[in-house]
Amino acid sequence: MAKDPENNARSRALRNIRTARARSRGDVHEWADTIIQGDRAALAQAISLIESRREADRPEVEALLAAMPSPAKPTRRYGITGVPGVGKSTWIESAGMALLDQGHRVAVLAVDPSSSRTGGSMLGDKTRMEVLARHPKAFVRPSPAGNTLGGVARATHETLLLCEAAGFNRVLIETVGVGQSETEVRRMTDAFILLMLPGGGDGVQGIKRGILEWADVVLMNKADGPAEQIDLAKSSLAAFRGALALMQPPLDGEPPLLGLSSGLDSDGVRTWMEQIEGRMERAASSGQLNDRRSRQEKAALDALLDREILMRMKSKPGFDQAWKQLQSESHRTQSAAFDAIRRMLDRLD
Ligand SMILES: Nc1nc2c(ncn2[C@@H]2O[C@H](COP(=O)(O)OP(=O)(O)O)[C@@H](O)[C@H]2O)c(=O)[nH]1
Ligand SMILES: [Mg+2]
Repeated sequence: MAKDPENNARSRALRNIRTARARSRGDVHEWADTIIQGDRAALAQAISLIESRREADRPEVEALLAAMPSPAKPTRRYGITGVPGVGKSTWIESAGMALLDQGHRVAVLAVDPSSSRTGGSMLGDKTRMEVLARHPKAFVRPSPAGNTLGGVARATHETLLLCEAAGFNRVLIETVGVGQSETEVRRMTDAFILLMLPGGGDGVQGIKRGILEWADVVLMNKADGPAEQIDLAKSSLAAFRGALALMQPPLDGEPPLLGLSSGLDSDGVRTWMEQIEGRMERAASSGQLNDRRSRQEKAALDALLDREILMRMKSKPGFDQAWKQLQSESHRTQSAAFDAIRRMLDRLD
């Protein structure tokens, strides 16, 4: 039977009502159930709650996450990084389609700290991933607005777990290649893919940052179009390879996969994805993947602990008042400011 849009809208509406009822009854198990059955609206609602800044939303989030089952199939978590414009979203769309063709379910999350300022740069990305975003077995989620409780890392990690529990056994996380967010995404993924611009000069930067310790795959992207562009990509890659050869190989696992790529060439990206998946298979049998997952869990625990300590301190009776008082005073020197904060926290204890 052909798809009946009205019927679809109707069943969507019914599921929405079911989720809303489940929530109002505080029945997180039923809510979890609708998510597992593939209700995207329920999943999106849960992610919004994860991203909430309200402390009052926490108990519901924690109960929902606790009600979700462990993933039925083995999962893989991939981080994709590189400067804005290098082609991450385009590459992810091709990689996502390749994974879907292999029978996986694919979730794409984005961590872009700039998007809270620009009002959501992922809007552009979403239209670029439009094939993936429309696919029934894929789920594309824009960046959390900055400033979520306990930071973007906590929200992204919980969203990752939720997507896996909802049956997405491949999760791709796009992150801009700068600073804190990149480090945080690295700590929650099994393999990290760096896209570079030919002639961009970021090869040297990458080497400075100890690339071998964290990049599993390094691709000179946009190796397509006119012959000069392809030649430039080849020479950039050769320079990069030469520089890498002078460095110590990584202590655990294989040295990074290195090569040319184009997000516009879906067969090329498919081949890269096959190689990456093959590498993950080997990491799974050697126990290396297990080690990585344990490290991911420790990092996540760390972030949760920080959040909990922060919240406990800030929710102590008298905190708000003491804080306002402290802000209204003048602290002439930095050391006076340190002292004032310490005294305030001591008084609250
Ligand atoms: N020639 C070429 N252009 C690309 C490629 N990948 C992306 N682009 C273009 O580069 C621009 C930025 O791509 P996007 O995927 O949004 O980059 P992101 O900011 O890293 O996510 C867009 O105009 C794309 O169409 C590629 O492999 N080759
Ligand atoms: Mg992008």
